[in-house]
Amino acid sequence: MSDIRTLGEFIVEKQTDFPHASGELSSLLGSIKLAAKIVNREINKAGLVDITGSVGGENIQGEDQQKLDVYANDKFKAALEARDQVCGVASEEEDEAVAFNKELNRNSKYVVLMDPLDGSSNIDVNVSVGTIFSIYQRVSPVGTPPTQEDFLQPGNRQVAAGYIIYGSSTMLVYTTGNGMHGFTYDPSLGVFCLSHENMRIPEDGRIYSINEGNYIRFPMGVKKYIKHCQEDVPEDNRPYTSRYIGSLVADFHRNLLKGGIYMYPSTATHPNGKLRLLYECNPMAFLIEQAGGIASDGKTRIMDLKPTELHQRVPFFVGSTNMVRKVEAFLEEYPEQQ
Ligand code: AHM
Ligand code: MG
Repeated sequence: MSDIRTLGEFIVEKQTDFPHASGELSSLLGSIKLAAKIVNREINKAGLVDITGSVGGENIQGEDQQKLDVYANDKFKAALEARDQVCGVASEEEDEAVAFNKELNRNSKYVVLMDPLDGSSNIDVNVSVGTIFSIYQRVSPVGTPPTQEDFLQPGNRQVAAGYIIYGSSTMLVYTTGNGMHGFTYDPSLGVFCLSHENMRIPEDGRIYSINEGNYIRFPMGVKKYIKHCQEDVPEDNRPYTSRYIGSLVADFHRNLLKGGIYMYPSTATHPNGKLRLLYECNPMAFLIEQAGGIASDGKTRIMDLKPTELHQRVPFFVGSTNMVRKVEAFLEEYPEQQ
């Protein structure tokens, strides 16, 4: 019992480890923790909604049923606004960045970018989904509404990032730039308990994760890399194993623990891939680097890309260092688009 460290305790304990320590970031992470618990509760009863709700789309309390990604967006936004540490958020669910108008919010120095419910197509089939978040200090003056520049900062300026995985258990994983730490939710106590301190990804892995259905549309370098993964070379642990859930957070989490690579490359029909730089790739890139891995667009470090648009997409290769380097080498050797 005395060994249990809760997320709240851990954040306070580590507060002095990062240069921005003032208690505000701790409080901000506390809002994320709270929203995560609320969303977790809702996700866990996803299958029950149709049973307990009435036919007209209302639940048993007479409230409109909302899609879970809209629900998650509302809960995270509300939690972030309530504690006054954030002046605005950008979200996959919002066309434009949202400025919080209360004076206390305007006087705060952080912006949050998030994908409130990533992989939401997996909810209907009871497969893991996640929330991804990224936190920056604003560049516009405190006391004014946040500007576009606050949200379009490169990933290397993140002060914190993390994800929540709603899986066979629910976990919150985060970094403030001093390692990556994971906390497992104990629903009986209602707290996240430290379960994975200083997570590290193996330098080499043998899991590759990609939507192979798009193979024909991949760049030649990616096709060659996939074939490399499938070659029979026992002394190099090949063939590798293929695992793809279709939930970035879940695929990332598994590969982090076991060693592997997740790829969402450009395709002939989607030249920038599918994943969004600001609230999917950058936070995952910050986390993986803290765990000893790397994240790349095939050429450039993800966190060094200069964003130009809120919902900008980017090819994404993330995971064990040697695996990401290998696919980069193939992309350089075979620059053909198909
Ligand atoms: P979403 O934000 O609309 O849920 O899309 C992101 C998701 C990722 O979680 C996942 O890795 C990917 O899309 C799967 O895409 P695909 O079905 O094209 O393989
Ligand atoms: Mg998403």
